[in-house]
Amino acid sequence: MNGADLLVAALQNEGVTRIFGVPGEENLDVVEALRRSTIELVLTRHEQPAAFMAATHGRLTGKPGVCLATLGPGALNFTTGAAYALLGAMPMVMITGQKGILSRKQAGFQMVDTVSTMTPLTKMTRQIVSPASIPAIVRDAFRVAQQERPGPVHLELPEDIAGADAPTVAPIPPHPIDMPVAQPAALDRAAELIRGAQRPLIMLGAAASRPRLAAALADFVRRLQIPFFNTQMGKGSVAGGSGLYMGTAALSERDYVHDAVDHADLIIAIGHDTIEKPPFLMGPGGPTVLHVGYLPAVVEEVFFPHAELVGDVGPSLTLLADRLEGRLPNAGALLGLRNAILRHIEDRAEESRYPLTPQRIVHDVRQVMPEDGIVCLDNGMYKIWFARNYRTRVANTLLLDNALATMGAGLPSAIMAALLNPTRRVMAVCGDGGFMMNSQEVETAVRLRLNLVVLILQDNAYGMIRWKQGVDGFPDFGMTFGNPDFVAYAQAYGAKGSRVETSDGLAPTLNAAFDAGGVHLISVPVDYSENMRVLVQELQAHAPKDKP
Ligand SMILES: Cc1ncc(C[n+]2csc(CCOP(=O)(O)OP(=O)(O)O)c2C)c(N)n1
Ligand SMILES: [Mg+2]
Repeated sequence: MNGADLLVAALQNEGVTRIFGVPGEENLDVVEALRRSTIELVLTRHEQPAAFMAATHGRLTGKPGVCLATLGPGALNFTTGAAYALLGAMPMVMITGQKGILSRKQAGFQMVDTVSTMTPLTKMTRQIVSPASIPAIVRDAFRVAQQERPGPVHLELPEDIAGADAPTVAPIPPHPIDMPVAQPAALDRAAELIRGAQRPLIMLGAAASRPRLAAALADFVRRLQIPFFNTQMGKGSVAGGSGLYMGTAALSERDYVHDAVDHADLIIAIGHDTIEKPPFLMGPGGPTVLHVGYLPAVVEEVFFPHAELVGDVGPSLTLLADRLEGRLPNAGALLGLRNAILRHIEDRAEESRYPLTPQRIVHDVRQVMPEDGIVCLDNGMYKIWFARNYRTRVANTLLLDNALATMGAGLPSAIMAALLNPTRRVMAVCGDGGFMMNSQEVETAVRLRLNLVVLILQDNAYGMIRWKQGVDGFPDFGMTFGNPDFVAYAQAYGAKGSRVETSDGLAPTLNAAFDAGGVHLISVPVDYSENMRVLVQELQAHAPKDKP
C-alpha cells in the first residue's frame, strides 16, 4: 500500500465512480491505483473541460466531481474550471501531481506553486505531505467542497508521497451534512413581513437550483400561490407551467419581467447569489427585499436586503409555508401582469426566416426537448435568448453559467449531463466561438459512446461582443472569423454532422439526430439582427411603468 492507494481508497469511500482528466508522469502511481479500483478514469483532451465536467457533476448531483491533472501546465489548465466552480458554487475536488518534495532531482523543471495559484480560486487548497494524512485530508476536502456555499477544493499529491509506503489507515466514513433550520423567531418575523405585503413576488436565485431543494421549493410556491420569477441560474427550480411563472430576469432592468419587479412591494429572494449578473437593481425606494438563503446575504451596491431568513432552505420554507398557507389574500396581486409579460416573450417565436432568429431557435429546441431533457448552454448572445424565452418544467434542465460566464463549458457540461442521464435527451447549445474553444471533446463524447446533440449557432463571429460594440456606438470591427465545415468536422471525429438549410429544418433535424443516437453536430445559421430590434430598440421603448 502506498500513498496513491490510500488516496484512491479514500475517493472510493466518498462514492466517487469517475475521475476526469489528463495524467502526467507525476500521477502514474495514482493511475495505477485507479486501474486496480472501481473508479473509471475518463480521459479528456484538455484539462479545462475535465474540470468543467467535474464541476457539472457537482452541480447536478450535489456530490463533488473529481478531476486529475499533472503538475505545472496541467494544473494551470484547471484554473478556469476552478473559477467556474467557485463562482458557480459547484462542489468539485481537483487533484494535481507535483515533483517529489523530499528531494529535487529535476531541479525546478515544470514546477509551479500550484497551491498558491489555487488559493483565490478555491475554498481550500492543500499539499499532501504524508501518506498517513490522506484519509483525513480527503474527507475534509469533500466536506468543504460540498457544504454551503459549495465550491472547488484542490489537493496536490507530490509523486514521492504518492509512491511512499503507507500505513494501513482506514478511510473516514462520510455522514450526511445537516444544516440548521431557521429559528422560530426569524420565521415569525419573515411570515409577518409576507403577510403585510400588498403585492408580493418571489425571486428564485442560483442556490434555488440545488438538487436537494427541488421538491421543497416547488411545494412552497404551490402552497403560497405567490407568483415568481427567476434569475438565469435559478431557472427551472419550480415548474414553469405552474401558472405562477412571471419570467426570467436575463437582463438587469427594463425587460418585461421588470414590470412585475417594479410593481412589487415585497420581493422574497430565495437563494439569490450576487455572483450572478443582477436580476434587478435595488436603489433608493423600490420594494422591500427578504433574503432567504443557506447563508446570510452578501451586500452589494445593487442588492441590500432589508430582512433575512437564514438556514437550510427547504425545511425553513416548509415551516414558513405552515405559518402562511391560506392566509395570504394578496398572494396573487401581481398575476394580472403575467399574460402581457409572457406574450411579449413569445413574440415571433414561430417566424419563418432564414437564417433563423434566436426566438425561433429557442422555440424549436423546446419543441424537441421532452420536459426532462437537458439543455446545456455555452456563453454567447443566445444565452440571453434562452434565459428569457426557454420555459423549463423540471429542475436543472437548462444549465447555463451566469457566474463566471466562460466560453467553452457548453460541450463539457453536456457530456457530464449525458453521462449522468443516459436515458434523457441532452443537448449542448454553443456559439461557433465557444464551441471551438473545447471542440476537441467531441472525441471524448464519441469514445464514451454518448447520445448527445451539439447545436452550433453559426454567425461567423463573436456575436455577443459584436452586438455590444454596436450598442455602445463603436464601428463594426474585428469580431468575425471563418469556421470549419462543421459537417466534415463531425465526420472527422466519427460523429454525425448536419447543417440546417431552411427555416423549418431545425426541429426535424434535431429530432432525427436524437432518434439516430450517438454524437451529432448540427450547425444552424443565426440572424442576430433581432438582438438590436428587441433587446435594444423594443426594450428602450418599454419605459418603466409608473409605480403604483
Ligand atoms: C473564455 C472567454 N473568453 C471571452 C469571453 C467574452 N465573450 C463573451 S460572449 C463572447 C462571444 C461568443 O461568441 P460565440 O460563441 O460565437 O457566440 P455568439 O455570441 O456569436 O452567439 C465573448 C468573446 C468569455 N465570456 N469567455
Ligand atoms: Mg458566434
